[in-house]
Amino acid sequence: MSRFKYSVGPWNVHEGADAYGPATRETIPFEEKIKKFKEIGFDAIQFHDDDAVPNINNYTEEEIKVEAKKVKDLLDKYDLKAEFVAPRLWFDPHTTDGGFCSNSAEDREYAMWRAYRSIDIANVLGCDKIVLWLAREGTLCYESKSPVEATNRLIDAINKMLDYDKNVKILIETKPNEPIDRSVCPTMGHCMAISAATKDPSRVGGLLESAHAMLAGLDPASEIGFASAMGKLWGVHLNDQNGIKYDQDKSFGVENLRAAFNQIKVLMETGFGKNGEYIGLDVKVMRTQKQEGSYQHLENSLKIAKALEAKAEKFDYDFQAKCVAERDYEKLEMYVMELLMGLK
Ligand code: XLS
Ligand code: MG
Repeated sequence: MSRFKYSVGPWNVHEGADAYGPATRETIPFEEKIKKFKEIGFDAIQFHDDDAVPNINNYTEEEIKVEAKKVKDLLDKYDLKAEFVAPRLWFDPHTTDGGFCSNSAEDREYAMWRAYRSIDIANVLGCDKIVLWLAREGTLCYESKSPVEATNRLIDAINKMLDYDKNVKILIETKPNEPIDRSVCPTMGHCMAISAATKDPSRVGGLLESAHAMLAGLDPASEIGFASAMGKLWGVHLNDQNGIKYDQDKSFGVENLRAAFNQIKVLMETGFGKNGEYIGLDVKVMRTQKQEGSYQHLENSLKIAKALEAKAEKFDYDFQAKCVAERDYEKLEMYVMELLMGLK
């Protein structure tokens, strides 16, 4: 029995299109996806605003709540919770130059409209977390935006969300680049600084995605540990990544098992989940998979996460303390390798 509860987003089962090729699989309807998520063992669903209310621009504020209620009923039907809602500020023409930090005042206003609607949807779905994956907040051309102004605009936008709803919590999902080049909030350190600069730091924290940390050349377990030390790790997106290149969203642990082990280990050591947090998996099935393999990456990631939890349970802290006392880190490292290879 896992100590953690797990969550997943509908975008994690997708059609296989990438920047250089068309779809390779059929679209699976939302209800079919969540039914399957439940069967696989997930407890909660992560949403973009328009995952919950497709074509969101076509509805009034009241109509959006009515549409969201239909999704809430579906979640109830399958005994699933909503973990968070994230405004998707990257597909709409108004977000071509970014959302909260766009150079266009009209487009910044549109971004706020999406942020407020995300909060409304979260309220209907029964969750209090808003995730900001700041896809296009940054620059493609350095001279096009002032980093000072962009940072202040982001802080202002978060302040407005905090004002709009007194219970909502804002989680910044940090990422250093892609699709933008120079991101406004690339790491957990930046996230903590932004949090501290808002009007209510107690309601602004972080969501750490493994692949995003690796894209910044950082170790995900250390990013998790840092945010936890600040009391601000309120979400994770576990996945994997082969080096510093495009965002791969690979199944958890398939590239670097030791790094994956250390992420699970630090989550266990810090009591992640005690306040109702979920371990989110943000993994994508390979483009080459056939339709019937659409969920395999999720099953594999869950299996690997749970197996690593069992390994972390076995971790011999007395032996570790002995190695530390002797300053014999070679011995400690080999112990970890033997544990992971099943030799312990
Ligand atoms: C993309 C992000 C995205 C968020 C949700 O890199 O990980 O999937 O998790 O907006
Ligand atoms: Mg993510």
